[in-house]
Amino acid sequence: MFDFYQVSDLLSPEEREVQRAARRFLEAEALPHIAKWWEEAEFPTHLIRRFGEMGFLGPSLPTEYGGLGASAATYGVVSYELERIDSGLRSFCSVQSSLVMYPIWAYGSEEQKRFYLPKLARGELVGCFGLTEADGGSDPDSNMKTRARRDGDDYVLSGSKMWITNGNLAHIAIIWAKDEEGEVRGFIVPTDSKGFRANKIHHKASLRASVTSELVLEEVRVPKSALLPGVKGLKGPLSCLTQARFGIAWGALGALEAVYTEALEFAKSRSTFGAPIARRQLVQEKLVRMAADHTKGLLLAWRLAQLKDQGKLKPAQVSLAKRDNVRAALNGARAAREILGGSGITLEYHSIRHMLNLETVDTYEGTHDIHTLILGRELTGENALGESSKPKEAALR
Ligand code: TGC
Ligand code: FAD
Repeated sequence: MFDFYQVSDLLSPEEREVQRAARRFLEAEALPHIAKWWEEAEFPTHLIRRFGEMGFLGPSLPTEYGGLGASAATYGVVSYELERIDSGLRSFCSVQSSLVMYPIWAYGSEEQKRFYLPKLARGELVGCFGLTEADGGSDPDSNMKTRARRDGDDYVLSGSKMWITNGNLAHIAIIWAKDEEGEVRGFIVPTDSKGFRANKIHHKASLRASVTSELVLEEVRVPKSALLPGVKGLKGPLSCLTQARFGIAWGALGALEAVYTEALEFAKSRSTFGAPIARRQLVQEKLVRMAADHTKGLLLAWRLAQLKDQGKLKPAQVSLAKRDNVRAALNGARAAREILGGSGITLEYHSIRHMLNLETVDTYEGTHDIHTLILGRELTGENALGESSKPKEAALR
């Protein structure tokens, strides 16, 4: 890994080995084909079981449920390596690990855990996470129209979800819906249930090597055993987002490494006015900014992993790292594209693909501006999100 401050020395030998193995595997199996998959808007489904074999799916979960019992940094370096190839690959694994396996592990019954987690870890089952609805994903509470009505021993779910990663690949969907008391509850919904439909979203100009869908639930009947019994309220889905945002904070740096190294190599080999463009101050300034942002972001991500393993992680700390690392990667990808000149607009190089992907990454899992407002609320105790959002105690006054 590009590692200006030797952060690798802070990783354990096991974490370094996982990263090396992930890089070898992805360079052999994904890198040579990724531009074609992206151009053809194809997700490489043949890799799902391989991801399972490599331990990319739910690595932090205990071994008894199919995980590796691995550290937070292990999940971090796996996310880094996946996103160094493409944000769509990291997205697949983020959703499976943090948004499907995590809620089942944290809030599921013992029976749900034993039934689903090992199959999800092996990639035999694929899951998706339905929180966002069409009217405004930043405010999932006020905008949640999906309802769960109790009917005897069943629940009946009605509503729709928008922008759902893996929607058309999934065997199960974690659906967040409001019950008759207005509480947000989570359900494990088999996607072959009567009344469940996934409509693939086409014509995306970003995250093309990833499946994104609308989910429609028309009176979908599930037994009460499909309810995640361990959580009520918005903190259920938001706590899953904390896990996924942690992975994104690492993953974005993988994309930043990819565009930085591509731009550096190009700058050394491209000559204008009698010398390589790498000798020009304007080009060097862009490369230095990328390297500095990567270095600071990696220190942030590493410290976050420590806090996570120690059980001290605060959601606002994850917001800061997701916000800043993703925006740094997006800015770096734009700068790399610029250094590549005209070549930078083709898929023969990776920078524009990363740049377009990172527009999504900057938006999903809480937009850049929403994380600014989460942090603003944490720092000042004043809530600038809006009237329906609660005030928060100031953390750092
Ligand atoms: P708020 O009052 O702040 O919180 C409600 C309850 O939740 C708790 N909480 C959290 N718990 C754990 N982790 C977090 N990150 C948490 N944030 C809040 C909070 O303590 C409270 O608990 P309690 O016990 O007091 O009830 O609620 P709010 O309505 O004011 O929320 C505001 C805000 C902005 C924080 C929240 O709505 C938000 O995060 N919005 C952004 C939504 C978002 O990120 N959506 C992502 C959808 S999934 C996705 O994009 C997947 S892409 C995956 C891929 O392809 O990689
Ligand atoms: P909106 O919430 O409507 O926001 C529009 C704009 O208004 C943004 O710029 C936002 O920052 C700004 N804004 C909103 N509120 C405020 C405010 N209070 N103050 C200032 N500015 C504000 N969701 C899932 O549940 N599961 C998934 O698997 C999933 N995968 C996704 C995959 C892709 C490719 C994409 C694009 C999205 C995915 N999402 C998923 C949804 C994603 O989380 C939402 O797009 C995101 O949360 C933003 O919601 P929105 O698009 O409705 O924008």
